[in-house]
Amino acid sequence: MTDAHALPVSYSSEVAAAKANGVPVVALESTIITHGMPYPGNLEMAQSVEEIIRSEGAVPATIAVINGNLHIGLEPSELEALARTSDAMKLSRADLAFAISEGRTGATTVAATMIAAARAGIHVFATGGIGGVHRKAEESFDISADLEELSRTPVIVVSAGAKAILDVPKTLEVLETKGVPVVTLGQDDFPAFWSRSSGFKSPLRLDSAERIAAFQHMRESLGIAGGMLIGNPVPEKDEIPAGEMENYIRQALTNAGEKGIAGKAVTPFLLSDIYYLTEGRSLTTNIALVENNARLAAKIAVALAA
Ligand code: PSU
Ligand code: MN
Repeated sequence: MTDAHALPVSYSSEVAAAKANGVPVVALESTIITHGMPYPGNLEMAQSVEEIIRSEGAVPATIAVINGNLHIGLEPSELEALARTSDAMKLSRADLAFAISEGRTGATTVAATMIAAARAGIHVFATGGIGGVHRKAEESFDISADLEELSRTPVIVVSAGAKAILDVPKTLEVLETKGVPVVTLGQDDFPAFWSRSSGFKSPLRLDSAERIAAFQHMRESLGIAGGMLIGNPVPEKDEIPAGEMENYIRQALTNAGEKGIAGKAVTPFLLSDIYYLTEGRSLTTNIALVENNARLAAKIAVALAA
């Protein structure tokens, strides 16, 4: 065994102050910025989401690796530079440490953001959609590392559900197998990202941030480790109904198959193809739902701290 090496980690000034003063912090991922949306919409989204978290009485910590440093919270200039970067790595559990040991720049997925958040003592994290079991996973074996991470790392992940580019029932099945609670806010159906309903029932339902915090406290009292997934339906005025999305999704999946897209390139390819197919409308919905998730995540962080 070699000696343990110190982790090069930098806290933003805002996050350092929040930690010192016991102000609740909400983690944010960065893959959504570098691989999920085009510039400048990605930067506008990232800034507005941070602002929403502040307006709810919490502090945002956008997480990324910049030149081998693990950043817990980005200064405004760092956030802007990341949003303009075109060659950042997409980092999950497998390669987060690699980017740090090799001095690289990379954006964190849900899995990698959870690892960094937990290490920094942050309990709540807002994103858009999680990775999951892809359609035809029985052939491709493509199941996101996000699911395994949810089972082991104690962070509450607030999402707008799972994109219909995934196989939603298989994704819910794997989460159940791994003992990950899936809670939908305010409705019985699990949401499908751009659409409020996936057509599949959510395993659990709660109607407020306070009840979600109470549930998490009870899990801790029982000594149950691991994360929790919250499904927060996109606001009605911003949704694209599931029937309409299905056509675009099928087309994007066909295009990915013809181009032989595989591995970690699959999700970014589908997201950008759907952006073109919907003539940018998917992006407007995507931004609205991340903002909605940031607001709920901040409320949960405040309720957990109360
Ligand atoms: N789903 C989305 N938007 C995203 C992602 C997923 O709707 O930006 C990103 C997230 O960072 C997620 C990652 O953790 O893709 C999952 O990638 P993979 O399927 O390769 O694990
Ligand atoms: Mn994958």
